[in-house]
Amino acid sequence: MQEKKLTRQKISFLENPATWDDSRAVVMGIPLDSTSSYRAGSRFAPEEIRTVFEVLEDYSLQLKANLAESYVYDLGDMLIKGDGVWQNLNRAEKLIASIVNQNKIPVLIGGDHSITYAPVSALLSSGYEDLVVLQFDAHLDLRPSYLEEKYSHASVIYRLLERGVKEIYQMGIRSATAQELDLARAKTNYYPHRVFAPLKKILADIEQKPVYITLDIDVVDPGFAPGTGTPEPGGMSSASLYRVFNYIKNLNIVGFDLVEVNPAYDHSQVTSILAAKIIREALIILGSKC
Ligand SMILES: [Mn+2]
Repeated sequence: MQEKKLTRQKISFLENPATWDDSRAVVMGIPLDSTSSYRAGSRFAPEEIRTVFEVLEDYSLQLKANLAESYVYDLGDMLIKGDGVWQNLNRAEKLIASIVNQNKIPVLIGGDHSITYAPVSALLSSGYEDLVVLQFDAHLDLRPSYLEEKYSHASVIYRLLERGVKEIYQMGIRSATAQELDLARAKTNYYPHRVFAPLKKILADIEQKPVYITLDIDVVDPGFAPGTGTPEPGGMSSASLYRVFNYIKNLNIVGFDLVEVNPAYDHSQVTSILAAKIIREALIILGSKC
């Protein structure tokens, strides 16, 4: 398979992996963290999240379903080359397009938040012009560029607007510049500090549309998730984040990512274990055949 040449299989955390042909959800790591502006290290997240997976049960009490009964394939981690952020994003986009074009749902593990451009662009090019982006994040990520990098983690939502995403919901936001706020007011739906109230309100509006979910782990308070690139105090608890899946499980989710987990700054693997639990919930939801 073409994809194999561009990815590196590390450890697989799936007890009963589906074959590529049978799979409904395909998980892939994108260990790209070269735009991390404060502290780098999220490139180690895909491997660490796979490693800590063994602490979890396959069964989700919340979803009342078993990961082993989902159709999930682990593609391994994309090879990151030294030729630049854009070049790596471009290769990621092609890989993800090949997943999407075979009617499979990409589940991506970052890397920093810059990686989200690749799947969203791939989905837009693959017939999902009306894609809705649902972002859970402490930051708006709406800077035109950051530290002279257009494809920075701090600019990813700006790039998505530029790429043509028309409907973006930004939840849990608690940090922004004045310019970012102006842009959010004009171009996105943003909800400072809140998650559940806006989520309940918008579910009916977006249930008929394809939805991409991008989850920056820094939406969670650093007390619960210290291992992240740009920690921002005052966030939600890990229990609250876990409950989000009960609200989104019936949406038409066509792609999902979890970004900004940074094992280098984690303690007792708490952030990675939370991340693994989030990935498990996503894979259970997205890997079940409809
Ligand atoms: Mn972010």
